[in-house]
Amino acid sequence: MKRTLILMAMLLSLMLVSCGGGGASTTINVTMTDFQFQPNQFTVPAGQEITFNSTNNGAVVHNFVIMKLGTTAGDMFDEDDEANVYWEEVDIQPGGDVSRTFTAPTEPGEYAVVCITEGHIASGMVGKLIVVAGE
Ligand SMILES: [Cu+2]
Repeated sequence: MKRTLILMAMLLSLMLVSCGGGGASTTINVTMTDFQFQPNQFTVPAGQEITFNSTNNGAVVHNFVIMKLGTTAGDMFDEDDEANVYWEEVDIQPGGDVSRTFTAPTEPGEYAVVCITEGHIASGMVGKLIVVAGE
């Protein structure tokens, strides 16, 4: 009986360890189409270096812009929104791919991700970066 309990406790702790990251990853792989991010939700650990890999399978230029916590770009990204950008990836040309690194925000929360090519937010090219406290 005692043996079974110990075994169960061990199994439980193993399960907790494997779920410990809460699905956070230091790599973002995103495919862009006209007009979506796939996937459109990313969970990363706070303050860590993130590897960002993107491929544009669409026919027009896309980009990947992370807004500061608590801000959005509204229906259209304009000059007023530039001060609220946390990280702006360069344009990704149709058929192109881009790899970069950036440091995840240190403050946990949900950050808006948008494609700032004109009209793309309105077309639904938005996503979410979920920052979770590390370790
Ligand atoms: Cu776009």
